[in-house]
Amino acid sequence: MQPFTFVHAADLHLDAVLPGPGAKVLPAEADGGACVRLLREAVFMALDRLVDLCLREKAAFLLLAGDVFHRDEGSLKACFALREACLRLGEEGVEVFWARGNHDFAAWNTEILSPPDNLRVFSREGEAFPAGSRGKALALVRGISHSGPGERENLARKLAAGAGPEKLFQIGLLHCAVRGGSAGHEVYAPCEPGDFKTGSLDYWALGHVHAPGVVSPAPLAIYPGSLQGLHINESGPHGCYLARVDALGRTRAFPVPLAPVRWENIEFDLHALSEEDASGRDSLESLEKALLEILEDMGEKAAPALALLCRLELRGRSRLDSFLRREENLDELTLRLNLALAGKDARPCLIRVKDIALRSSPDSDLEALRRSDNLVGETLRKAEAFIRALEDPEGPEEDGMPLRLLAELEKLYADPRCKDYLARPDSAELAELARAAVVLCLDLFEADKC
Ligand SMILES: [Mn+2]
Repeated sequence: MQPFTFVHAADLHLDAVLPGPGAKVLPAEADGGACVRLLREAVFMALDRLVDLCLREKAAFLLLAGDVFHRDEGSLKACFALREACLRLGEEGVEVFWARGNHDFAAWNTEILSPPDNLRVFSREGEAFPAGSRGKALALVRGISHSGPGERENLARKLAAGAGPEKLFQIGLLHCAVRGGSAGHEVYAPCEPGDFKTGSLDYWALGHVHAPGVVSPAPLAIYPGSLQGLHINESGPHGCYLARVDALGRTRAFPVPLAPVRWENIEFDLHALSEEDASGRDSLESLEKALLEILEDMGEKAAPALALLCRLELRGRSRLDSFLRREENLDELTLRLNLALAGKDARPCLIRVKDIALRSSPDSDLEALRRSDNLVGETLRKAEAFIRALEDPEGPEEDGMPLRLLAELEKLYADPRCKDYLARPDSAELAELARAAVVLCLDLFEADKC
């Protein structure tokens, strides 16, 4: 077998707009609109970088495992961008294989825009195309496309069933939700990890799950993740997988970061500020300074990203808590950080704060409050029992109050007058709400004392 290299990408979501910081915390004049421009162009820049990688690594072919477009057929801009990318690859004889997913199930309208010769789009029935280099077949790509926006069939099993033994290296290309490996994603084209072992495929090129990762080690089944993370919850490096097949058909595959915009969640403990400060007190100046240092440090390591967008999660007990809880103060702090960061944009990577999530609590002596035999102590104990019951339903039985409260809430969400307007929060969201309510409650009790 002749050794070869191929590139596997998925979930390009061409046309997706990345939601950045609001104008209140990053006005366009702060950086001449540089950040907004990058967010708008990121998915297209990622595609250019993908093509560059294929050419640089002399890849024999490029696999696209669905959700190439964000919307059914793709906009004119998305169609032309994909066409240009294929044409660039075609000049070097690199073929492109595209199995459609739930977002791009319609592909583009080929009657309006002619498809490039080197692009193979898989049908809804599935088929196999030889893939190679300079007329020599190196692999057989078996792919299948979704038939609509809500594919229910196990397409992996269907592909595996059609794959007999072959001399050529065999690849399965599809967009699917693997059980156990696709939490938080809609279940389209569901399949089991065991499905990959049936049939005689050597590599499963998957798409759908936006976090990159290996689903099965033998045979290799991989989600390359979204080529460009689409929002703050798609943090860390994003890109594609580069796979090298040796003369014995053994495959080594590794992730290659390509996304021009990188998202990161940064946790910061406010309590640490007062411990580090010589005066033993935390202050806004020391908070601002500490956050800027962390952000700049992360920016240094964000290559090849051109922009780093962060959510700052402030935790811990702090006397700054009640001040930061006022929305206009939090916005002002975010704005100040962004202005300071924009002032240093000569760096290779723009750094911006998308938002600040406040998970801190007031600097009151919670332990003493909890023990106190008054309304505050009672409230705190009940609220914490409720949070414990939410976070650990199997935990020790409380006095029945948490369950009664949940039953009351259930009535609210089930009420036909509310159902259409109120989304039912899950346990984690309810616990977060309850925590915020505790802090608010303590603040109000505190204010009442004065
Ligand atoms: Mn997707």
